[in-house]
Amino acid sequence: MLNRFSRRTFARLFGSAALAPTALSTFATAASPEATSTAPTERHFPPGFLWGSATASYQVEGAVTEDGRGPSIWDTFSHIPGKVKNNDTGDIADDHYHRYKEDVQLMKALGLKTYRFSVAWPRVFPQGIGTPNPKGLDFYNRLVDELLAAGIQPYCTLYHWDLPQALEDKGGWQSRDTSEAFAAYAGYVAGHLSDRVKYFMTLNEMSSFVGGYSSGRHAPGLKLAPAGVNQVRHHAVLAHGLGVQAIRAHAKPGTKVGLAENANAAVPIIETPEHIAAATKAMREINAGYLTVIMEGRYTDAYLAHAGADAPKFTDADMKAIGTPVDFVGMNIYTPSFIRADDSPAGFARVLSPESYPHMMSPWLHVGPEALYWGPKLAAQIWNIKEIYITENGASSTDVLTPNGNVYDSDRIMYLRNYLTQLHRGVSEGVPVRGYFLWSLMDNFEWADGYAYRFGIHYVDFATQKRTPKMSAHFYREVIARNGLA
Ligand code: PNW
Repeated sequence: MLNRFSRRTFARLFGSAALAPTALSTFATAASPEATSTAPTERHFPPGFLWGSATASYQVEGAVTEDGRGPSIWDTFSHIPGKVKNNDTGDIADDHYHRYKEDVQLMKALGLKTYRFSVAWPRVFPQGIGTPNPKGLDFYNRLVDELLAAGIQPYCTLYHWDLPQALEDKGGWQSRDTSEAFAAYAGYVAGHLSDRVKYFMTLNEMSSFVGGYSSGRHAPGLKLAPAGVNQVRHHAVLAHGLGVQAIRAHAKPGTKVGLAENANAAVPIIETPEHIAAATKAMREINAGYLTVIMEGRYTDAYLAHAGADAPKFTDADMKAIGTPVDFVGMNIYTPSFIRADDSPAGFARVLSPESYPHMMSPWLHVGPEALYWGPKLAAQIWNIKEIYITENGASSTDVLTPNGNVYDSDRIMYLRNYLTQLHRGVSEGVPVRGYFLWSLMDNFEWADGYAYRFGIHYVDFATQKRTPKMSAHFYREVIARNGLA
């Protein structure tokens, strides 16, 4: 027997005539004489599961001097020779600023239910604070309207690393003023977009942009001592908390606020009770500076003990702001952090991967689909989270556009299928993941790796700006149409 849900899906895919008893029995007989079950074999996601894709302003927009946009730290950084592979910059990127209508059509053709974009702070406040630039906000008004007209729900990230250079000149994330400035900007944008945008994320991947002040691999390219880095990290989580409050103060009722963090996904090395318990402990501690402090409103004892004299300086009011409850949690999950039980006081240890561990084109992108099961499952359990989104997941690959106009990115498809299988495992057990945003809609400026590494499911020829769906786009379209995996 087909259940109600699968009947509906079946009818959508094959037309309701196919549901007539004769059609079904003919189908079963033709497929296999022994087969008596006519239930589709697909693994479905719950009805209404939000299938999406994601991009970020500096990685796709281009038009960096247009309509009054101020410079960001990534404009400055990418123009310093040697900072980005091949000295690539985001000056043009995908020219999405001019081609957003075409790009929304790509989304529509995929059947996307939702799209996650980010607002470029220096478009809206060219100096970071002060007088807003109406033309900057206008672009996002047009984009949101275009998405809604295509039946695609917009999810808006307020900070995806393009800090106004004017603020960096005054200390950037080393200064508490930047946290306050972020809140003012976030409240302003939410006040203007929340009549149409229902979901806002404050900051994208704090741990990644804080790296711009420690490893120097990202903008602004600083290498501070530990005390300085810890203070930058504190200002990032504080900006998040103050941002949540400012968005709530300015947005329309019913607006939901969260974040998009690349939480380390603890994965038990073997699925036995002792290793699962160790992974649960690890999930809190290895995310102590970000997700844990946001969800709990305090730094863990182990975090402060480890920082010692270099611990961040903070007030009780800071901690209260940081712990402001969120409506949902976005998790960017690409790689696993394997954990085993051990006898140390912490009760867990990381299992380091050998050189031979499989990775995608980006060397850091270790393939571990289990991360998409254990990451959200442990987070939901530890912090009692009711609404989770996978705000990013995807893969870089050695994409080649063949003369017949195809990109056979079978490795990306295998990556996606395996990760989605693990996501399905969690969702079917009741892990509250409500949606999934594939990174990325199209190839784009991959930060310090420039255009050398491609993450898109659409191939972009950066000389002509032509977009071509890769095989992975066809795969994803099918997943969305079936709301499940074959
Ligand atoms: C994320 N790591 O960055 C960002 O949010 C995107 O802007 C980016 O394009 C995408 O993932 C792909 O890199 C990450 O080293 C950068 O583990 C580095 C790591 C993870 C995510």
